[in-house]
Amino acid sequence: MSDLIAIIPAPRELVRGEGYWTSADPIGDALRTVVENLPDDEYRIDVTTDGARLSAGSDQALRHAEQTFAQLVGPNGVPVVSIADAPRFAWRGMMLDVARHFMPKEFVLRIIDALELHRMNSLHLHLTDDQGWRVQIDAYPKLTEVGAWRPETMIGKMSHGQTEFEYDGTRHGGFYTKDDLREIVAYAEERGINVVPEIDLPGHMQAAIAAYPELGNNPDNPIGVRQVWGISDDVLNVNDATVDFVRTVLREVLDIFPGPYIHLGGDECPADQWRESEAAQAKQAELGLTDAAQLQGWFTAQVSSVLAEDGRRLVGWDEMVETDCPKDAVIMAWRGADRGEIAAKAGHDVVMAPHESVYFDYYQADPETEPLAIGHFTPLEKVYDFEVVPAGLTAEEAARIIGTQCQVWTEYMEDEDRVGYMLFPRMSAFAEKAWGSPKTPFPDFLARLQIHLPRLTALGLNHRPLD
Ligand code: TNX
Repeated sequence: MSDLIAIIPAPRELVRGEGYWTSADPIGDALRTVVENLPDDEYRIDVTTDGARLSAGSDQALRHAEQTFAQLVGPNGVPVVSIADAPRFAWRGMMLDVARHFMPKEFVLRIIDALELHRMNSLHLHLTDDQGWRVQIDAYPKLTEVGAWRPETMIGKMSHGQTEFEYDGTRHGGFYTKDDLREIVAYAEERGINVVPEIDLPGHMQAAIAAYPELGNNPDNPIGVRQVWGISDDVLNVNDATVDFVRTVLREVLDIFPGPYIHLGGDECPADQWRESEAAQAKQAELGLTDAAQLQGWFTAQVSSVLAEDGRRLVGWDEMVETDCPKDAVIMAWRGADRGEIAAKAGHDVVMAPHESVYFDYYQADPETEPLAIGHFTPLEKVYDFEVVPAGLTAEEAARIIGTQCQVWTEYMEDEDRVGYMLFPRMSAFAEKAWGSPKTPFPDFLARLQIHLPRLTALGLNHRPLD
């Protein structure tokens, strides 16, 4: 029987002693205390042959202690250990794209269980995109009546410049009611996890434009919810009425999600339609802007004032740094680690989400033998080798790297099993980076992972098997 201690993410310090504490109910019998003199984020676990004590600097740290302790309990009892542990990063996140493929509420709850298991603390829900709008908004019911559904979806892998498509003939969609989302938020909060909603704008808005054509740049040529992947040219127009529309939507979003961070996307927004639109050109001239692309910064500033008024903080993808965005915006660096460097040097707090290391829609093994994915290659070991803080930052700049986040974009993941397959075990390796676990040789990590994977299965989650 394995005697290996398999805690994932591994704690900072663990000293093993002789023997085991054997108790019929170790979880019930362990002593727990929240101690004033410990730092807020720190916990300790002391196990002797006579018993176990969990002490922590806060309720949140005590939750972490509980997770670690549960992973210590093995078939021989609880090994004698002393553990001292605290996370390296404040933001330990995972992003789930529920727009490209809708995922049932129950599955989102299971993902929250997995985040808790990995002592992660942030769930970013990508709630809107060209292919679907997933959040109930009372003021604009068509966002979900129309925007949450697409009659069919393209089949196969989309290639660059592709114009001819085959479709599956199957209607796809769904959305979360406000009650669903409040339940998700409450469930997450009980587990120390903050939910960050994303309303992606002013690009990636085709589903909203399908529902309300007046939001688009060509309202006389109505469009449907997008049925292929890739980047849409159909972006929001920059009319004052559209700014008001978005503000109203955001006020409802703020009412559902009480957390400090609200994500307003900002990625991949082509300015072509603004160049061709008389109204956008007039707005550009009125604002004295030299290029239509600058309208994005103006638009984001107009709508994000709603966040500031309510004491919330704007989060955006790294394109936002190139628009004239507020200095206190948190930037998610996705186009590469260098984008995180640029954002940190510009004075932003940064969450590292570089696609080459932590996009879990990428292949994790030979595409010949794997289910269809978007491309690239990010095997488990590459995730395990990920260095969160980019080289080339001063200590002061490095302190602006507040954490890291892994991303699951679901263009090529039609259901929960496929998401589980792509997410795990890569998220387990990621969690060690987010937590700041001491790096051990990869085979040692794999040995721990062998014991860890059944914990995911026990939560009802699928994972890719180890090679
Ligand atoms: C880029 S990352 C996107 C997403 C896609 C993803 C696919 C980002 C902010 N935008 O819309 O789903 O690539 O890997």
